[in-house]
Amino acid sequence: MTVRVGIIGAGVMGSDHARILHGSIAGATVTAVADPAQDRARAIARETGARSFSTAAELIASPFVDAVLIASHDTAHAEQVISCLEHRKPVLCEKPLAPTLRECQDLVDRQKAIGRGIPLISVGFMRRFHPAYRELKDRLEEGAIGQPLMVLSSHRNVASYPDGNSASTITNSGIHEIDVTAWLLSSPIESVSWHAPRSTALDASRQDPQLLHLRTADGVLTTVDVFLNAQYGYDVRCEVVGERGTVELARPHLTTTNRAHTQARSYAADWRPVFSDAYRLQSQAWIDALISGTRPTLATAEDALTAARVAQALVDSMNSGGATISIKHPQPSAVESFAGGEHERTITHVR
Ligand code: ISE
Repeated sequence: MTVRVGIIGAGVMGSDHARILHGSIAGATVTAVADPAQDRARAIARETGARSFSTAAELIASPFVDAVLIASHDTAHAEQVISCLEHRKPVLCEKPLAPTLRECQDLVDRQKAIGRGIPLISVGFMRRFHPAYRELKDRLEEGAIGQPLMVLSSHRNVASYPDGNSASTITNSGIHEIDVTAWLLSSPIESVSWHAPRSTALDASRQDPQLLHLRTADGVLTTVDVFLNAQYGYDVRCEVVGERGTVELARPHLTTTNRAHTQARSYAADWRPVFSDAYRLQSQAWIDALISGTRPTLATAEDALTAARVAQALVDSMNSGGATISIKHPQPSAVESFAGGEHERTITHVR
């Protein structure tokens, strides 16, 4: 059985997903790529043996596409996910599911309205599949460091992406930390505050860096610095400090060079090499679930809505001088109303 995947967006992430699905994922074939920049779409379509489209609508409607992976601009996600729901096609949408809370809520509601069964929407919070984060979570669950007390995290990019502002630092980059922190600690984020040191002169469009404080229901306090123009390399850190020790992500350097009386380790320029295993394992899990007709183990639309609620609270804190903002999550029964649905096949056109 082969799942024919159409990819929306032929930029950095869309091309990366296309190559991973084409070269490393059992049971998947890339049959279509869409991007308004036709040259980009054609280039990656040629590389993967797919056809190219200039619009997402054509790709989603194509009879040669069983499932859709969305890697377009964040602001285009909601409309494209709605179209996938209307065509009853499973969709893996890059994070964030949508940049606003209102859109995420709307997508969750629309998916629910389709009925019970296996949800169509999965969301690309790929860190949940990163072997190092998984091992860190296992250590915490084994009790290796006793009760966790605080988490110290960093999220540093070489340079910010274009068209952003201070809020999109949270909704596009900080959102990973929001999702992974609650997932690691198995505890929802209940209050947040946002803080700003002096800003780098390298980016006039946003406050950079930003310091996020996230307090989970278990009382653990997480601080994350998100610094998009850190210049020196792509650097993600996470150390959980517990009552009896700490556990942290090891730095993902592949080599150490010793020369001229100096030891040097290199940084990746962006997240793709650092999280390559995570992207591959996430895509394989998605395709395996589509083929077996089981519920995908990826982050759900409800997880993305929860993250969006926290992101919105951080933006509210930013707009109110760093005030502590409490977050009200709906009762679990409402969040999990999809659970318990009968296992129903989601793919109708599997070759
Ligand atoms: C980017 O969109 C990603 O998803 C990366 O994982 C993240 O580190 C980066 O900050 C985002 O811009």
